[in-house]
Amino acid sequence: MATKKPSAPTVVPAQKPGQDDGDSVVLERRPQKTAPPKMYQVVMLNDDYTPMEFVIIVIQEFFNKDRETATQIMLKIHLDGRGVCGVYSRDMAATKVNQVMEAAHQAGHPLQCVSEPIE
Ligand code: TYC
Repeated sequence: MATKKPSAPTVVPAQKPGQDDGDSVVLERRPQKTAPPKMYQVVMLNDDYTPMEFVIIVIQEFFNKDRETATQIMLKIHLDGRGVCGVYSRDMAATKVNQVMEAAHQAGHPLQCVSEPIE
């Protein structure tokens, strides 16, 4: 009975022969580390019509500020045209913007609020 000679194991060359068969060092690119989640600031914009008291209450209610802090933020917006009410994850910032816009709309005020990524 003829015995079949065991065939040599198939070897897949790591590189084309002759291309890099010296002492060269191969550096592998490691996958990037996961970036920290981007944070978003909720910015309120000034207008000529929304009452100051309404803005103070909105900042207290939706951004968990005490009256003193809410008043300072409102005055900064009034004087500078815009001001940061808080910093959140993207989803939470979007929720805050929606809450403020909905409350302003319900009350008939043109108050505007946006979220923007920081850094
Ligand atoms: N400028 C408004 C006024 O004089 C007050 C105001 C403050 C409006 C902040 C909007 O985001 C705002 N009544």
